[in-house]
Amino acid sequence: MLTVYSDRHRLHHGRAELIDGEMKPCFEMPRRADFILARVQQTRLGDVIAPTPFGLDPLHRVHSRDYIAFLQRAWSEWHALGRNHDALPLIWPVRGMRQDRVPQDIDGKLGYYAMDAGVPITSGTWAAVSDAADVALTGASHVRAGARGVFALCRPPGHHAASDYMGGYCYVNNAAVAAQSFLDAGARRVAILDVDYHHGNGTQSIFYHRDDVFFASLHGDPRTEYPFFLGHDDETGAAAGLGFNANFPLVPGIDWSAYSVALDAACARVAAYAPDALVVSLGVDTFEHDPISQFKLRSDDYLRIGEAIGRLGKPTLFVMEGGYAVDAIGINAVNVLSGFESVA
Ligand code: OKP
Ligand code: ZN
Repeated sequence: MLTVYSDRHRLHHGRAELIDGEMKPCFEMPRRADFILARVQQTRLGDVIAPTPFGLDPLHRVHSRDYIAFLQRAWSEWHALGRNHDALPLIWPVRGMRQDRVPQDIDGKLGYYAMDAGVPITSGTWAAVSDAADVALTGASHVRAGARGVFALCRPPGHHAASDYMGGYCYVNNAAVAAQSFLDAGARRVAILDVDYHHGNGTQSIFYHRDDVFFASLHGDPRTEYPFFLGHDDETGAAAGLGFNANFPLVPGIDWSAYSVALDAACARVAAYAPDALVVSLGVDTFEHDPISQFKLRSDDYLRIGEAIGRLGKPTLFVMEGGYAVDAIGINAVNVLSGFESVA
């Protein structure tokens, strides 16, 4: 399987995140992608290529222009004030406050364009984020050219980012950008299967009113798990998109026996949609030793996830999302890809 990867992910390295009331080193760190790449090479999964630049147009297809402009300029606006630590939001327009006036001050803008504080912006964040989108777009172009499966080794992840906000380590929604690129190249229907531990709220919201992208997500139940405010099973789409969104919220502590039942149900929904292409938001933070998650999947279970996806028989783009047990992240992610290839 072809892997697309850019070294420039390392330009994004947040210093700290607020967790349990303390500033701690970011779980979303460069070593994550380094370990996945090392495993790709160690297992001889296939060639590794650099992305080609696609520019801003594909980003503007799923994100607002003002949001993308904000991402590009945020660090320089922050740094111009003499601030050298990571830019972080600290105020949000909640119920009853104005959403129709974008503040001029960078502190106001950061809150306006963020859902939480888990999105440090550094001097290199935009370079890494735009390269991650190019990684996904390059992967999609190879799927269009006939590859059965391609691995877009994106970092930072993207599935919490919506059309005009960042959140949960995510800035640009790489999976959504890739899915839209399939449609723009002539696909009629694209399915996105999100197996990250956290609900892909950004992806869901981008496509919620549309019937040309079907979104299915397995994740920790938002009643007790981040992102808390989206991801329930009664979110089935709206307007033209009604019936084209499927959430499978799962209780903490489940292992393969319960997870596989939901995975089979989600895959059946994907098959029924009969997509021309499949995008997999590949998070491996469902792992038993993940430091921020509550499922109990084991490394071998990821082979089974890949086999289930492979049995769908669709041209498939895997887009890397979460996974924070860094020592095992390469084994787990590449197991999914190997499982997929084993049912070719
Ligand atoms: C990004 B992705 C845990 C706090 C969680 C944000 C998690 C973002 C996950 N106590 N903070 O979906 O892997
Ligand atoms: Zn996650």
